[in-house]
Amino acid sequence: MNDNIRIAAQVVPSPRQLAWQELEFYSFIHFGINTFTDKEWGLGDEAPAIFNPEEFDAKQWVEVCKSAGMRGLILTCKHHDGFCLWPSSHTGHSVKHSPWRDGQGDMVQEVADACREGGLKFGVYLSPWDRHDGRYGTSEYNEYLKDQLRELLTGYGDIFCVWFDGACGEGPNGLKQVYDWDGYYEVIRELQPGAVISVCGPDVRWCGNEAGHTRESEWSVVPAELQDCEKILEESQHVDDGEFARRSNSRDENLGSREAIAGKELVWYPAEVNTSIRPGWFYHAAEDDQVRSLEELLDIYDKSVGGNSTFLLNLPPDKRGLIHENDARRMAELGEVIRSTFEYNLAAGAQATATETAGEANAAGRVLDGNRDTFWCPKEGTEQASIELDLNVEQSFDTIVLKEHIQSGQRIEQLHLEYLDGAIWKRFSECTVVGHKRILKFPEVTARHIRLTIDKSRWCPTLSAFEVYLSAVE
Ligand code: FUL
Repeated sequence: MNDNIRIAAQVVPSPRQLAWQELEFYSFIHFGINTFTDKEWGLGDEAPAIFNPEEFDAKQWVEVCKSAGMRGLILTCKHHDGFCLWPSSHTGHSVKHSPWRDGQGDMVQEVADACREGGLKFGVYLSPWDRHDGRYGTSEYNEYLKDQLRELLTGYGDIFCVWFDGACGEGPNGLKQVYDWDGYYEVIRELQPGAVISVCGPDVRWCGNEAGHTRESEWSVVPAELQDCEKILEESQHVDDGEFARRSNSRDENLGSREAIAGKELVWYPAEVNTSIRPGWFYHAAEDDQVRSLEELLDIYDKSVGGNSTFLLNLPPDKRGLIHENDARRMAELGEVIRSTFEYNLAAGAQATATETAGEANAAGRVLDGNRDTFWCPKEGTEQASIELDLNVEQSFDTIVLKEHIQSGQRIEQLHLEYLDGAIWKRFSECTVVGHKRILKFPEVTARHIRLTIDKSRWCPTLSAFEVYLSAVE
C-alpha cells in the first residue's frame, strides 16, 4: 500500500458535511414568477403583479415532503429572473410589489416557519445569475448578492444549505458577472457556519447531471480541483433547451478511483443527486401526467441515498401555491414503501463474527448496535477481511444496507456477499464503494448465515452498519 492511499483513506468530512449527509433525502422547491408564466427561465422583465398564489400553504408543502420521508427543504428564494420571494430591502423586484398578501407577505418566512414546525431543515437557493438587476455585470452586483445573503442568513433561523447554481448567462445589460465566490462564502461562513455550500461551493458536489443518473462508485474523497468545476463559466448551462436537464453524466464516471486521485490534492467533497419529479423544474399544467413513476423514484432513491449520495428531489408547486395532487400522491406512496421496507432489520438480534478486529472497541458486533459512531474494523494495514452474521433462524431477505464509519474516512473499494446453503457458500451480491450508505437489492434469498467479504479497501476498512431487510415491493 502506498502513502497516497493511506492519506486518501484519512480524508474526513467536516461536521457540517456529516450533518448534511445524514439528511439523505430532501426536497427542492422551484416556485416563483415562472410558475405564473409557464416558463423554466424567466427573462427578468416579468411584472410582480402576476405573482399571486391565492391558496399558498407552506404547511402543505412540508406535509408532502414529510410523507415521503424527506428531512429538509430548499426553496428557490430567487431564480435567474431575479424575482425575490421575500421583501428584500435591496430591490423592488419582489413579493413586496405583488398582489399576494397585498404586498405584505414573506414567503421565505412562511416556508422557514413551516419547516421548523414540521421538523424539516430549511435551505436556500439564491441564483447568482440575475436577468433583472441592473447592477448585474458590475462589482456592485456582488455587493447586492452579499446583502441578499445577509438577509436570508440572519432573518430566517438556522439554514442547512446555501445552493448556488452553475447556470449563467448575460444580465439585462448584456454583461456577464465576475462572481466574488470567496466573498459570498465568507458571508455564509460568518452568519451560518453550520450550512453547507452546494454545487458552486466547497461542501457538496453536483453529481454531474439533472436526470437522476448515479455512479456505480461515488467517492466522497476526490481531487480538490473539482471544487471549482461548476464555477467555470464555459461549462455552465447557457441555453434553456431542455437538453441540459436530461443529459447524463456530464462529468467523468469515476472521480475517486486510485487512478483519478493519484498525485492530487484531495478533499472530502460528497455528491448530491438532484432531479425533478416532472420534466421541468417549475410547474407546468401540461406536465400533470408526467410525474415520475414510483418505480423510477424508488430506483433513484436506492441508487442515490444508497449509493453514497444524497437525493434532492424537486417538487414544483402550482399556481395555487400548492403541490399538485398527483405529485403529493406519489410522494405518499414513495414514503410508504421506504418506511415499510426499512422497518424491520432482520439482523437486529443476530450474532456477528469477523476474521479479525482491531480490538474490543471495534468488535464485529458493532455493526449491529445501530450507533453511527461505533464500527467494526480490522487492524490498520489490513485491506481484506470478512464478517459473518448468524441471523439465529432462517430468514428471507432481498435488501442489505451497509454503512462505513465515514467519520474515519471512505475506504471500501470492492466487496461481495454470500449465504450459506448447506455446507456451501453461495455468492448473491457485490458492490464497489459503500461510504455513508450502500443499499443492495437482489433476488430474494432465504438463509441463516450471511458472509460479507471486503476484497479491496484503502488502508483498513470500517463498517458501522450491516442491516438485512425484506422489501415492501417486488
Ligand atoms: C439549473 C437551473 O438553470 C434550473 O432552472 C434549475 O434551477 C436547476 C436546479 O439548476 O442550473
